Amino acid sequence: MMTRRLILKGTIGGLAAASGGLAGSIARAALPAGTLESQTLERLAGKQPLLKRSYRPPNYETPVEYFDNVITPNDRFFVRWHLMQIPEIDASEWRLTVSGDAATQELSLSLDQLKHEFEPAEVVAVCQCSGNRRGLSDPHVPGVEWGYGAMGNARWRGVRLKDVLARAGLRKEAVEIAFDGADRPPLDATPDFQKSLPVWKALDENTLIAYEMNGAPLPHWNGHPARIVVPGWTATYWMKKVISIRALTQPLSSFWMASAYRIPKGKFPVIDRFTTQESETTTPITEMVVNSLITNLKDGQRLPARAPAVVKGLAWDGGYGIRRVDVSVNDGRTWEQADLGVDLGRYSFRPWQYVFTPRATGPMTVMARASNAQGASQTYELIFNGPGYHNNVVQRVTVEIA
Ligand SMILES: Nc1nc2c(c(=O)[nH]1)N[C@H]1C(S)=C(S)[C@@H](COP(=O)(O)O)O[C@H]1N2
Ligand SMILES: [Mo]
Repeated sequence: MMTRRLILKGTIGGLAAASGGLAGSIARAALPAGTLESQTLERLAGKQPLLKRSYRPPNYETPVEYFDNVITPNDRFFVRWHLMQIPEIDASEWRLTVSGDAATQELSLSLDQLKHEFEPAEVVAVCQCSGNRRGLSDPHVPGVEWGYGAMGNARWRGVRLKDVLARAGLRKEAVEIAFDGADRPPLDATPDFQKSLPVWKALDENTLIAYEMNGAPLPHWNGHPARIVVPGWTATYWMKKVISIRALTQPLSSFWMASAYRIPKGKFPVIDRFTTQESETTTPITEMVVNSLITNLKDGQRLPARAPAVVKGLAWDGGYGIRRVDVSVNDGRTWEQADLGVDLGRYSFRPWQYVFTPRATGPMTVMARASNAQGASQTYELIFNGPGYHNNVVQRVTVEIA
């Protein structure tokens, strides 16, 4: 349970003394005027200071400064919850129930059983909220006003969901696999957070029930003791503190499937479809769109003229693999290919960098644009949608050459 005792509060100014450079650089990294109301840094128990978007339920994003590493450390990983009651779970008491009308038998698994009775599996994968960058939407849309940091990349270790479903016995009539976590709404005001996946995605060998993140047990805020990991797909399906998995012969009818996390059909260049949940006009969000982030430059930052400068960042997509990243240092007039860094697999962040020597002094607008193995790329104009999903507008950072 989250109590005030678990939180150390501080504004950017207040924290400057405590954490020096970071707080100062966040103040400079302010997002475009009016997009976000607060830039408050707050420390949840076990976490470094993160940008608070809301306290009840806890929604905290990762400052851009922390993305200097291709793996996002657990104590810097963003936190997103829909419901306010988030129990601290004792791993030895946790049980995962596997049931449903499309399962031939019901299972109740302990964490020890999960760890010792199934083959372990690992994947490095980006966990990104569907609404990452919603706060940059113009016109504004309601929802958590995220900046750039509602995402992270981790090495997830656990067991394959398909192995656990096989143990329960999946009937051929199964159409969806449904998930529920231990978190609950306070009264009954908000519907319980329940999600489902199409059977084919649940059976993908990369879809895991993970109990480790970057070699450590999952932090409480990120789903201790176990969560679903759905590489390539937005984080809404990555059920945290999962306690129930059901194999269903009918599509799950839940508020969070029917009324949230849906996008207009045909508006985004996505390939994966979730047909059992489609309506005439909308479809559930599925895989992430191609995207990139410049991680080492901020608006207004000064760079010396006639000295080599570097633009660094990350690129990712829905699991097809980043093929190239192009960088422009003249507001999009010409583009040069960046060097791609370490490849931790097609679901991971891909680091990149571009080195150049600025000649003329004055403002310089830097942009980065990633493309994937499908030839898909980022957009220049926002594909506007009411919930503010899939924002992969090419970023523009204006530095000052002096
Ligand atoms: N049990 C539970 N799991 C959940 C959610 C939730 O509210 N409850 N939110 C989902 C959404 S929308 C996101 S973006 C991710 C956030 O994962 P993180 O908090 O580990 O960053 O968790 C997902 N899993
Ligand atoms: Mo999300």
